[in-house]
Amino acid sequence: MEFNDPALFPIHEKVTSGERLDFEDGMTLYHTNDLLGVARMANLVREQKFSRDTYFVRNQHLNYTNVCVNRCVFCAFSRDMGEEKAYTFDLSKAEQEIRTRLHEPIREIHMVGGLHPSLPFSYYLDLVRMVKELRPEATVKAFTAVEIDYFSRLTGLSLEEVIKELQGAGLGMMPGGGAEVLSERIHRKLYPRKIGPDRWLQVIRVVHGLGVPTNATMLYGHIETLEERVNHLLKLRTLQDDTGGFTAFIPLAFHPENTRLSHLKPTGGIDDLKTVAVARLLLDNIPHIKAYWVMITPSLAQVALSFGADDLDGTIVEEKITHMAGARTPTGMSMEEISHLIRSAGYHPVERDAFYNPI
Ligand code: V47
Ligand code: SF4
Repeated sequence: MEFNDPALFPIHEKVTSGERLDFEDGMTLYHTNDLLGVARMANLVREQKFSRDTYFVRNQHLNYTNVCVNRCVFCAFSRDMGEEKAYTFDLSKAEQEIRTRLHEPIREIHMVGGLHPSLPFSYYLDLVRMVKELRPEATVKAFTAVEIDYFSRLTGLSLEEVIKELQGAGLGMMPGGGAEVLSERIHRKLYPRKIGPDRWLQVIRVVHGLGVPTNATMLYGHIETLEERVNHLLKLRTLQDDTGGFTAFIPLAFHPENTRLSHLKPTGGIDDLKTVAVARLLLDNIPHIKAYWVMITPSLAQVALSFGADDLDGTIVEEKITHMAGARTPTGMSMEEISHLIRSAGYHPVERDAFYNPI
């Protein structure tokens, strides 16, 4: 393989011989200007694993409340209780949202919300039961390590007990949010009231131990350093060596509008593509890398398929968290639009369920 930057040769050696990349390799990949060299290596790994298959799921997002006691600095979605635009769905409103799309063969319901100060744990169990009853064929992918920790403090139950109750109600897997950047510095500065890096990893370890798969994310493009990004990815990789419970990794491009960091510039295409490729190359033990079109636009997500991504998330229909932070992307896409996006990039669309079984 030809490279403009000779620093990539030893990394290519490792990639082709299946040797694990280390911290320094991650930094080299981020620092190089040979973007296409990085892409070729990431694509090599992607094609070894999935050939030209590209996954997507018919899914629905349900954000049952934006009331949150954490009020992270980067969040445009959350509100205080009673504040203008604060909302909380009662069970019948949540049911109505699910019922409006019952005619579509949706396979995954992605359900997350703020940490509400007064909703009881029974509310969340009822939510999961309601969705599972209306949509037995769909996987309820709900809550993050942040909520699991909160439910445990709310109820006095152990993490294990909380997770088992949720499993009993029908929880099938968990999304990857709440990891932000696994760094104490970023925790203190941007999300001091939310659980920090060590607790996030500890909760996920318990979740995986009980057989609930999860995803993992990284919120990048704010005040974090490249060292902090690479360390974040390596922390995920180390946990995955132990548990094998991560299904997909999703880089989340920070959207500054309407946040307390609105003076920052949004991420650009180069950083977005590089982050997908670096994730593919460093995370040798997490099967899927998702290009989340909501955050990086459908056009760039299409290009990301040649930078190591093998999944485009799904149809979604009503996304709130990124759109409240200024995203101009559509809030949903039809199955035909996603398939077209994949085909016209030269890839083969594969509709999947939440566990990546082809439909
Ligand atoms: O944890 C908050 C992030 C996450 C902003 O697992 C922001 O399949 C950008 O985790 N700009 C929630 N991001 C979303 C999430 C997710 C999304 C899609 C798929 C999956 C999956 C998971 O959104 C939060 C936080 O890191 N976030 N504010 C913002 N202004
Ligand atoms: Fe709450 Fe999540 Fe927003 Fe933080 S990112 S304020 S935890 S809703």
